[in-house]
Parts: sequence; structure tokens; C-alpha cells
Amino acid sequence: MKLVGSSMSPYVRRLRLFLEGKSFEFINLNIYSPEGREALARYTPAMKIPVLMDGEQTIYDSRAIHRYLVSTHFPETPMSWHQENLLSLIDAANDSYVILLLSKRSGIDTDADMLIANLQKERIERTLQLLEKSVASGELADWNYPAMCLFCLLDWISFRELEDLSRYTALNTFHQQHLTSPGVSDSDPRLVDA
Ligand SMILES: N[C@@H](CCC(=O)N[C@@H](CS)C(=O)NCC(=O)O)C(=O)O
Repeated sequence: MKLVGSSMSPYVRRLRLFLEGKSFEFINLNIYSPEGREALARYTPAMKIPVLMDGEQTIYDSRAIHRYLVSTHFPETPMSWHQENLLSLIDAANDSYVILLLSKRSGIDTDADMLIANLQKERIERTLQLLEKSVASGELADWNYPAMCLFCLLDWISFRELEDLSRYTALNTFHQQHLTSPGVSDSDPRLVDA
């Protein structure tokens, strides 16, 4: 089984954490370098990571990959609809941060009052407020897939210095608590060649 991705991607890291202790090969690409893009194009026309390759089967998108892994190899308690919703909110915030980051890298002033940036910021604010409450009420207390996804988002925000999240006390405590969870230090994007 091969997981195609990048050590920088929070969507890939969540699957590395889920697969911690299992046998798989991690193919680490720099998806913005010419060579990385050429390699990526061999795995997916969508040009997005993660991609899973299991024998003849290829699966795109972290959510589908997680569902595939649970249904074929690593059965676990199915996620409740509430957990599915939490995951959708984590993904919504993550996608919005990616849009803001790529906009900045494209020379767009995301601090300006413009629709595309305002929509992302509003989504981020509202989803983080809800996630703060969810963590505070113990809904993400177990180290399961939704918790891994939230950790990867929070750690990536800190790694990329996207925002100061100190006002979210429960999210901060959650982030600190899981720095020692299985697989976290080995998949740290701050490590060279991680
Ligand atoms: N919904 C996708 C999102 C994946 C995603 O956005 N991956 C980013 C890396 S963090 C990517 O491949 N970006 C490339 C691009 O947007 O061109 C998933 O859950 O797998």
C-alpha cells in the first residue's frame, strides 16, 4: 500500500497518523516543484494529495481514503453523523486556510476587504468557534480519526504561522496534549525530509 502525499500537507498527515504502526509506503512529493508535479500527474489528474494506491486500486481524497481503509483493512467503530459533521467543519476551515495561503503566495493581499478573502475568514472564525466548544465539552477526547484531523489542522496553522489561535483555549490545550500522541513527532512537517 502506498500513500502519495507531502510531509507538509495536513490532509496527508491525518492519514499517516491513522496508519501509524501499520505497513505502508509514504511517497513524499514536493507538489509545487516541476519534478513533483510531473510525479503527481502520474497518480492523479486532480493534482491533489493525498492519493492511496492499494494494489490495482487507486483512491483520491482523504475522506474517501479513510473510508476505503476502514472498509477494507482497518475496521473501526463507524463515525457518528455528529463526528462526520465535525470532520466536515475541520475540512471547511482547512480548505479556507489553504485558499488564503495560496492567494497570498499568488501575490493577492488577503488583508484587503474582498469577497474571496472575507468568505474564508468568516468560515474559519465560525468553524473554529464551534470546534472550540466541541473540544471544551469533551467531544474530541479520544485519539480517533476526527481528533487526528483536528490536530493536523491546528499544528499546520501553527507551522505555517497562519493565525494566532491563543484565544481558543480548549483548542490550544488539545494541540499541546497531542504533541506526544503516536506518530505525531515522526510526521512533524518541521522535520527536514519528514
Ligand atoms: N478534500 C481534499 C483536499 C486535499 C488538498 O487540498 N490537498 C492540498 C495539499 S494540503 C493540495 O493537494 N493542493 C494542491 C492544489 O490545490 O493545487 C482531501 O481531503 O484530500
